Amino acid sequence: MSADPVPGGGFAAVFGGAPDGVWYAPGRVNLIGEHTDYNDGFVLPFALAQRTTVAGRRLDSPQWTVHSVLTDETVSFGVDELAPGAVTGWAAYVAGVVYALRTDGFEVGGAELYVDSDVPLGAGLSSSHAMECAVLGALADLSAVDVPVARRPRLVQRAENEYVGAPTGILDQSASILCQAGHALFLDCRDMTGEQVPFDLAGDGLALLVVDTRSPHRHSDGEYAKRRATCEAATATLGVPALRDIGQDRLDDALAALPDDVTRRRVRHIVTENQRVLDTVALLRVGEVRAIGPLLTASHASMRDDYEITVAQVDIAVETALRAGAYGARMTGGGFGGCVLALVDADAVDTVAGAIRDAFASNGFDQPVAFIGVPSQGAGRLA
Ligand code: GAF
Repeated sequence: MSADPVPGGGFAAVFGGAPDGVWYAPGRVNLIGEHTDYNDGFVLPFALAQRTTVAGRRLDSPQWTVHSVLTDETVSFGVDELAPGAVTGWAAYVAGVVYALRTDGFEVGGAELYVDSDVPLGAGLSSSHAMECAVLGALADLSAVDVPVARRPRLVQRAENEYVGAPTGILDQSASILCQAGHALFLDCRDMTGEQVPFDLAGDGLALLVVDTRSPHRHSDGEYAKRRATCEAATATLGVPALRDIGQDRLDDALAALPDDVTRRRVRHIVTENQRVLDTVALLRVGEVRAIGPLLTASHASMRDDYEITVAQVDIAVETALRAGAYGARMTGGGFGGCVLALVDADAVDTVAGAIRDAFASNGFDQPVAFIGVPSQGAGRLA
């Protein structure tokens, strides 16, 4: 959790003097559309109020010094360390952003950066993307380099894919940069066109409960890469540009052409999940928020049974939320642990959260941490 009551307030103690500015980028919750992004499909995230802040000061030499409040560490790197793999650990995400900007022709200069965050770590809420997106905003402004907003998600993706070496898609950084308060972002990950879909829960007497199940992300990196590889192989077998090009109407034919049961189930998840995103958006456009509940729950079942990315804690949290009266519930994010979201009446938040706590206690799981997810504003400058 953030140490500074004033964002960037600890800058002086580390670097001396005042920062030139303070930037932020939020974590995200994906309402629906999981693992569809790298299949050119549809996603529907919203930005959280929890965010990473970066207080920054420009340096005249090409040197970057970054202090993380969360780890209480300061890391420095120069131009020679901008080769992928040279900086490791949390600072790799910062070096990766500098690398992506400079190799794309955005000549950002050196900086001192003071990074703080209240995005829960390791909970599948995109804490690393929040840091990357905030750092990108800071570096661009500090160097007065115009980095168009529309290009920023791909730059952050390059930082992740090429520098950090994580084979992630475009969902998280797009959410952190492009989301607007009171809305979910309906994003077509093929052409990056987006629609801000009104998602005013409080106005409807609803709340989106987010439950960090605090379950370990065991094998998550290797399993994520395996899911991607299976999708790519299926794409080649089916002779389509991407699994997004298989609509529900062609699903049976596609499944019949695939070689094994695991591949069929992976493809069925992607195809049905894309349709669930479209159905969810159609309901939200006409203000039928409660009606999206069954789509959320169906998404969870598909992730559990077909994509096989859930763990006991998230399955039990979802089942318990539904039994306690949630309209719908599902795991959100890459999987193998992390957070569950539950759409509930605002006055049922405590009941549902309490039921999940009880279920975790009786199963001998670590206690979960629950909070209300408020659709908030994407990345920007604070000061
Ligand atoms: C992770 C990845 F970073 C995203 O790109 C996306 O694939 C997500 O898992 C699953 O929807 O958050």
